[in-house]
Amino acid sequence: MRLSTYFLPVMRDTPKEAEIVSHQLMLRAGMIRQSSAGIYSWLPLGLRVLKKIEQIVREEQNRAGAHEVLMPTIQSADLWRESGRYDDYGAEMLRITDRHDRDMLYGPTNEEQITQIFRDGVKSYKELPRNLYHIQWKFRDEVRPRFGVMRGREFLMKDAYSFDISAEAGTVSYNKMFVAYLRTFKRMGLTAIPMIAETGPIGGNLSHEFLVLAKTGESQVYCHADLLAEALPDEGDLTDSELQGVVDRWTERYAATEDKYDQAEFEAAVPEDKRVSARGIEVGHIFFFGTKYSEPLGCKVQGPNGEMITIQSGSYGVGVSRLAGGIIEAFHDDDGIIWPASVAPFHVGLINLKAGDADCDAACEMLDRELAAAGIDVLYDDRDERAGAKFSTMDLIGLPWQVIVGPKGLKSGEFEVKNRATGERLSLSPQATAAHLKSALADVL
Ligand code: 5CA
Repeated sequence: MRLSTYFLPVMRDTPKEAEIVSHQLMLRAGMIRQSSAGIYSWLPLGLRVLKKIEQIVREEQNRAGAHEVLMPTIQSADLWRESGRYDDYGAEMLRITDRHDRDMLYGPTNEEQITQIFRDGVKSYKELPRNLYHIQWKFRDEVRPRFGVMRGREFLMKDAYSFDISAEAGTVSYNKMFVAYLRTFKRMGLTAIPMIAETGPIGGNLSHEFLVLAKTGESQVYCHADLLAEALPDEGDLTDSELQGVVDRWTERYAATEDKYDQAEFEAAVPEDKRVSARGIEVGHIFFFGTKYSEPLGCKVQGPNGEMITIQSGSYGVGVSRLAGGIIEAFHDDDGIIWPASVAPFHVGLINLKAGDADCDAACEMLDRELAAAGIDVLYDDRDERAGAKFSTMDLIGLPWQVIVGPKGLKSGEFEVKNRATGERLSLSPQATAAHLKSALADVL
């Protein structure tokens, strides 16, 4: 992508309305613009990140055996009256009336809708278990939308819903999502710690929030330090008992958000030198609520002896748009964002220090073509701009690698390759540059 034709409205100064670093950097790097309180437009650079996050979430959901669907944003109030949540949900729900005076709402979540779809489509226990998910915009009229996309009113969520014949089978589905979440956040470079949590308006009695530790997190959390270094299970399918083993390993040590925290319990469970008390960002939340929705909505299947059995369900959310901010909170420095390669909007920023110079242009274009052929996304700064402005823009938008091409280096046949995270710089021939980047990025191509 040539920067001269791209839409990247970067800002030099820190916008006053933004309180935390991710919000400031998302505005400054031209990723998002506010439309109204808690509602944002995603500009080209931001949208690329959002799509990368979404794709990692999708791949891990698919790997865990869930099937993707897409439900609408606007739902009928009648369905929510059936479950009893229409009145319970309160002021956070955006209620709408259509031209025929029918009550509608902008979905804050989709338990009712998916239960209806499932109820009408599945008749026998033989068709269980199933897990359906979608990645869709939600609306919650938060009292205090803040921190940019971290607490928006409109936000992108992955929500999955499991359907099982028994509570025991439901636990297996819950465990599958639990492990899928560990893998999902790990692929984004994050250490997300599962913590026992309140279930709030979703309901149920088994629930974990996944929190990334960050100074600006909204939640106060308490956990055992060893959880920060806990290893993930190997790739590949796990048996039901292996799954339970992983969940046990992650849940046997103390980890709780402020809602569930108990000081005496914490101190009894964790030796003093292992007590972590920190702020955290909730990037995912999973719930097992049994028959909370299937019962009122009559979601039943025929069992092996012809009897009707009420389905056992759970729901599993990931804050896809929140993650864009959460990842920046975890990875930035004074100069800007430092994207993990798996979610970076482009892998490489190619800086032409003398755009218009035939040799520099030719060298850049050749590298751009070669990297593109290897599946590497390059943002090529071919603008006629000062070197300083080019460097600071590249540092601000945080692409993992920069390649700097100028007349001086070219004379000795060398490009400068900079690692954004470490600041390390190498002088390499054009061939060695391409080889270096291909090997450094091999994991994410
Ligand atoms: N139906 C369930 C799970 S599918 C549910 O709605 N859970 S939730 O309320 O916990 O939301 C799931 C995830 O969405 C949260 O973990 C959080 O990462 C994200 N989220 C929730 N509210 C917001 C918000 N206002 N702005 C951005 N992300 C949010």
